[in-house]
Amino acid sequence: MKKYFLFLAFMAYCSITIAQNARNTDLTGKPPSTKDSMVDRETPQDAFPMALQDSLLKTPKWKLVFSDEFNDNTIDARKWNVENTSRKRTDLMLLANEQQVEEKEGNIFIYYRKLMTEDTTYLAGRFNSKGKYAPTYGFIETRMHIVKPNGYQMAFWMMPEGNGMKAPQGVDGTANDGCEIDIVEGTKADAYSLGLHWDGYGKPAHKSNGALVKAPGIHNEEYHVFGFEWSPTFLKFYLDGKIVREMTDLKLIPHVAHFLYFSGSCFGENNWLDGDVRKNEFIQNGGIAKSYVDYVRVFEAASKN
Ligand SMILES: [Ca+2]
Ligand SMILES: [Ca+2]
Repeated sequence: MKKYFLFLAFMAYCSITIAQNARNTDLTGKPPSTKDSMVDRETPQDAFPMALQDSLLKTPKWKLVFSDEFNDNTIDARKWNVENTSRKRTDLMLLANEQQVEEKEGNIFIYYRKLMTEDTTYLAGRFNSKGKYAPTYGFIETRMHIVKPNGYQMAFWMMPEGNGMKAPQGVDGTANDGCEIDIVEGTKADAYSLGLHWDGYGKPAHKSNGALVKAPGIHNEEYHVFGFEWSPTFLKFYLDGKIVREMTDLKLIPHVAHFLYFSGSCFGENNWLDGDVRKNEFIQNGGIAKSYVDYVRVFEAASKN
């Protein structure tokens, strides 16, 4: 009889263990995304920053801590805020709303269009991770298609969660307390802008350091990979795995949390971006322009340099 009970107990233990194992995988064989994990289960397990694929530093230095592959046709509200905002520019009104951001076909799309009932109102999608995810240091990488600038543009950037870009709190002569980090701002047909802005946006405190990266034909291919390596002692910007800008001035290194920002914008008359959306025939005739993001991934240094 005792043996029989032991056998029953053993069988009960086995069935619990099997059930637990079953919960650790599902029909796709992939591990579940736990409630706390910010890593997308669609991200390949061997994902690694493109720039460091062949580097001796590859392992064990970097660990994937956040990703979104944008593959499930649903915008992940745990990670992203889709903006409902309006901006008054000198010569037009720019609106962002939920209709201008859509996840489908393995990407998240940002749409640009004219509000056809209004002559001076344009729409462009924007979304960000403010209050949801904001790394300090790491390797941030995105693969995306940026719209060819023609009075509109696409940007991938970061902003401080705290007061680093507010005056007077953030005005300390450095970017250490937070700054606008522009990883890519699509501004020209064969080039794009990157760089930092710090100490707020007001004169005379505002400062910036950036570059116009020559990238002939950047809009001819569908996707490009933009990377940003952020360490306590340097910043490196990458295009398709190759370094395009490095900053080592310690005044320029932020040391606080920054959230991720994907944004579309429209501009009228301006002196920094190709075109004027008011003269863009495609948009004026009801066309919808698009940028789209295949993935974004953030890796953390196993030892923070
Ligand atoms: Ca500052
Ligand atoms: Ca994707």
